[in-house]
Amino acid sequence: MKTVFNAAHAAHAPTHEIFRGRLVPAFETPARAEFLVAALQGTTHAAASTHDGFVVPRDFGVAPLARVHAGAYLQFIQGAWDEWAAEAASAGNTDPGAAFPAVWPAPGMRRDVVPANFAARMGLYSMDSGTPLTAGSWAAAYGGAQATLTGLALLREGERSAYVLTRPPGHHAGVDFFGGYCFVNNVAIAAQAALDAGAAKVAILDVDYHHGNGTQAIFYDRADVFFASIHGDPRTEYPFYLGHADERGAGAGLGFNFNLPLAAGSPVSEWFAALDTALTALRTYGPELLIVSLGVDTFAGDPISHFGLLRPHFHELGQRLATFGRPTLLVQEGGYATADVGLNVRAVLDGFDGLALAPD
Ligand code: OKP
Ligand code: ZN
Repeated sequence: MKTVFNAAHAAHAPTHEIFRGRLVPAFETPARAEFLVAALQGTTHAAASTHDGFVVPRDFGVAPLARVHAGAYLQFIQGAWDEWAAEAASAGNTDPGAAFPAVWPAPGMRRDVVPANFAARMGLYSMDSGTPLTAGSWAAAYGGAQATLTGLALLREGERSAYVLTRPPGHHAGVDFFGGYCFVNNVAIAAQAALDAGAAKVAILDVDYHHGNGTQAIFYDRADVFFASIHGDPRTEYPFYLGHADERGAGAGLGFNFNLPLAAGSPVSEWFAALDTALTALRTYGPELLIVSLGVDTFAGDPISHFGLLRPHFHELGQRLATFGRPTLLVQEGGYATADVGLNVRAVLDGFDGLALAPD
């Protein structure tokens, strides 16, 4: 299948994140995308006529992002690094590290008055301190949304499937907040764009280890997008505060949200049983389009996750997604066993395309 490559990913190059009271090497790094490029180059998934076989993203502008995200949030994220750098410079630091939020409006505090203070706005527009905001965060995230919209355009033009090679991920980003390494919600933007182009029903299947809280929340009260997710139980796993089985949607959206949380350490057989359950529900829904939040942090070797999928399981995942039989947009989310991310994704794409599992 064709791969759309967000080359702007490299602009977002966090070096560190906060973990257990210390700055540790960042998990979500440009190297992830470099391994993806290396694994797909020279394969049938990199057979387009430009950019080493990868499709170059078109530019659809900011309007499709604003169909999902609040304007004030997009403006903040766009200008946040410059504000941070200017503030640091006025304090005599001309080479600041990444910006991290450190203060949030707890329930009962005001969200309706946007603070002038930069740190206060970082908290207003974020969900965690685990997401470094760097000089290139906006450029990379914007490029990711454009790459995803380009993948959607390929489907409209007759492709059966497309893969979007991008980072940072997107599924934790909500209407007006960043977090979980995510700044803009690529799959939500694509789903909304598909509806705006005339689709009546879109399915999003999130197979990343972490619940896609942003995607769920964006479509929670709507029937035109069915969100199904298989993920580590939020009682113990990030993002903790959403992703439980009793979240079935609200109002017109009741019945169109389906969470399949599994205990950390669950066997692979349970994961595939959940996949079948999710696909059955999505088939009943009858969408014109399937969008997959393709995290491969379900891999046994992932450093921050606790499922046990191996290379052949990713191949099997691709096969099962293909049998769904709808135009399918696969969008990269997590996967932090950096050297294995590319091969795991290649296994999914090969499985989808009916190709044999390639040797490592
Ligand atoms: C993003 B995606 C590990 C902390 C984990 C957040 C994880 C975000 C995962 N030191 N922090 O869903 O893969
Ligand atoms: Zn994840």
